[in-house]
Amino acid sequence: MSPSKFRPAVAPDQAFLDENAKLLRQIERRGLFKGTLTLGALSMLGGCSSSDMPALQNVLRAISRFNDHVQAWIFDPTRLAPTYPESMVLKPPRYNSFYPPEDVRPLNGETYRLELAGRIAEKQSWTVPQIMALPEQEIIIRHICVEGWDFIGQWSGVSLRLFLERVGADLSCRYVAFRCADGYWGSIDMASALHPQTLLATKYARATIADPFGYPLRLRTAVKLGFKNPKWITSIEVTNDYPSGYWEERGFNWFSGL
Ligand SMILES: Nc1nc2c(c(=O)[nH]1)N[C@H]1C(S)=C(S)[C@@H](COP(=O)(O)O)O[C@H]1N2
Ligand SMILES: [Mo]
Repeated sequence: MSPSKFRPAVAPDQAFLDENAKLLRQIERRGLFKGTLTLGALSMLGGCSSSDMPALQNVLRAISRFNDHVQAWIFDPTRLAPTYPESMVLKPPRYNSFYPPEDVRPLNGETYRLELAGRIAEKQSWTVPQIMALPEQEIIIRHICVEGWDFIGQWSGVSLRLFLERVGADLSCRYVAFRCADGYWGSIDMASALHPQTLLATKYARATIADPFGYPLRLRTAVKLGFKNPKWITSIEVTNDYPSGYWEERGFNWFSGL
């Protein structure tokens, strides 16, 4: 390598931090990361390498877009996120997971069971037909992934609040935790779980949700970033013990929402 091409590892990092100081400050203020914001944490958030500056900038822009997006309604007394006309719905939705779409292992709807655990009175498991028979709510909301993209999606399913009430969950608990068929896991605070725009989604654009997007059951909430919306949910637990999550263990802020 010629000397002119050689740059010590820290140089681009510092340049990047200087160049994006405003975005970084904004993100730090909203507490999207625990501890000090590092390029390592940012790159893990966005699934890119910490030397890939354009990719990192995308991550920053996505987080910033989420901040701007929520800023508009954060002071609204009803605290409902913006919703959109059906004409804006992306079909099919955009895929993301911690592995490529070819590696998605579809679940069998006939043998599928949703298990319940923790502070829930009625812990019988649920079959797909039982879940589909629950009252349905539809939301058309924006999904924002920290990788730097977003889309408008049309999701329907039972309100998580209604479901938790139905199974006798202790709504004074702090957390609702989810386990997924692909080994992914995550959790949200009870206030977000009870938010009127938080669903256990079974449908996208009024049709049964397709395999890559979480068939038969996934979370869709308007009050969290994309990674807080587990797909292929196999168990729901209500607990006071901090449950963390797949990305939280890799440096993401647990709250990542409003
Ligand atoms: N089970 C599971 N759920 C998951 C993920 C995952 O890898 N596995 N990825 C998360 C991330 S980072 C995003 S952005 C959304 C993507 O959902 P989509 O494929 O419907 O766009 O799913 C979230 N839920
Ligand atoms: Mo994501």
